[in-house]
Amino acid sequence: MAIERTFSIIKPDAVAKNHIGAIYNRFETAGLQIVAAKMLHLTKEQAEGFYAEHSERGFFGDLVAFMTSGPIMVQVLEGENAVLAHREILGATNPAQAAPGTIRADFAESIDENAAHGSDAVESAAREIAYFFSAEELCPRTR
Ligand code: IDP
Repeated sequence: MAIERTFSIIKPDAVAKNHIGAIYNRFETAGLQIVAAKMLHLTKEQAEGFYAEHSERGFFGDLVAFMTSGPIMVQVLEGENAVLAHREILGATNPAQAAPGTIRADFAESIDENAAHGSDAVESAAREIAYFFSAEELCPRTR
């Protein structure tokens, strides 16, 4: 088992509905430690940059509008196989297809507003963490 870091966003819909604590509880129950966290209200430029790989997709404009519609929480999660462990508790992109008991099944309304983000690979996690956090902001456990 490898100790990994992954990147998480609690998106504007879930923050607006006061689900931050409930979602943090899912992370900790799954054995993932929150080693960095902050609240942000993304600019259009920040959201476009974060989702640049989707810039040619038809939903890109709606995605950027949604991600800038209110504050978000961004987190770095650390633990054994953290990337996959986080994706498993997150559930499928479309909450209608997300397994029962997953974050998206329980807190998301639609594929457009799907409550949370999780990195899909160790490489993308490193890029996404660096997009929002400096090395000094990461606080791995010392006890
Ligand atoms: P992921 O968030 O599960 O990794 P991605 O395919 O990377 O899924 O898509 C990024 C985000 O773009 C999704 O979380 C969702 O908010 C949005 N998205 C993806 N596909 C669609 C779609 O077909 N319609 C509307 N929004 C979409």
